[in-house]
Amino acid sequence: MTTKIGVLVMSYGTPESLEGVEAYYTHIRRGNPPSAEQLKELKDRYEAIVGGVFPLRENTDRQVAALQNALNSGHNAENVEYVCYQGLKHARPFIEDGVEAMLQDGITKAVGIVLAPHYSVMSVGTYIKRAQEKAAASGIEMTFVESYHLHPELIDVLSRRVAAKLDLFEETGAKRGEVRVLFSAHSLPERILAMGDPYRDQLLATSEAIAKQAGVTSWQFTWQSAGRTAQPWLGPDILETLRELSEAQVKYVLSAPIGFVSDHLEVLYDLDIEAQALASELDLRLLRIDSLNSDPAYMSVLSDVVQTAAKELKVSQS
Ligand code: FEC
Repeated sequence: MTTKIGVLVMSYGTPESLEGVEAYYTHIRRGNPPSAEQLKELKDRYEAIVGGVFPLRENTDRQVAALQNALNSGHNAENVEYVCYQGLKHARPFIEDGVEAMLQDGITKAVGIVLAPHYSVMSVGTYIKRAQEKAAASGIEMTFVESYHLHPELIDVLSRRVAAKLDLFEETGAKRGEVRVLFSAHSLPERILAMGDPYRDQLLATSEAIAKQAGVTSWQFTWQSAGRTAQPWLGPDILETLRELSEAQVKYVLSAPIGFVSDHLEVLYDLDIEAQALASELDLRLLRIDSLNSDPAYMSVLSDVVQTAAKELKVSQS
């Protein structure tokens, strides 16, 4: 007998069109509509990235499909069929819609995972809370993957991406040791530190593990994409860090946004347009590692941690 296990694959979400940006931004701001100026600024950023499309939507769709394949392939398929459902934080299908779809399909046991490797109570924690509440109300038993920031295959694939770009620097005249590797992730309000949140330490642990495996000696961690609110956000921001590096006579920088797994606004605009423009102004050569998107190695990481979490569900495999 085959048992079906639902997998709620959660991601940030992105608008479906420029007309949808206002509703999306309002959702991010917990129901407070943005000012006309804030809305224009966000729309301008979306318009500036590849062809005005919303790459996160396609990337998430592909990741969800690829994960379902990975979970059900080869020896993984023994008496268990995994069915993946998408649940987005700020766009349709919302997290609650994903759980509802599982309920409609008669799923009674499920695993939840977020397409972000590092845990913060303000990021992954809020996805899990929403999914858990809806699952409890729907009578679905759910277990969650909280983080996978040190999974050996994740460290391996990211180290290979760092090494590939360091090779590219070398081919074009820079010595490996002259390149500063800048690991980065989405900033969060500083108050998470006083709450004992593991986010920063997990990001530093991932950075350190990649640097070790890729043989990188010159690296540091910096934040990016801080929200536009009055409260203090974790810093320094990548733009400030680039200025400091320029003053310190560094000429070559490799950006490694390890907190993100897809090409989307925060990578394609904040790094590839905004940080790149500053780098040119400062006469720095800035490259970025390729995003994981649906790389089979990343799918293998997700598949492994989902299957491990599924063991907690005590599924009968007779
Ligand atoms: O491509 C896209 O359409 C979506 C790109 C996108 C990703 C993303 C990931 C994270 N965020 C995190 C935290 C916050 C906090 C606030 C916040 C605000 C925004 C805004 C946009 C946006 N975020 Fe985001 N985030 C993405 C996009 N984010 C747009 C609103 C305009 C702005 O501030 O730039 C502040 C909310 C508030 O006002 O209270 C906090 C974290 C992540 C990484 C983990 C994850 O993926 O969940 C943390 C992708």
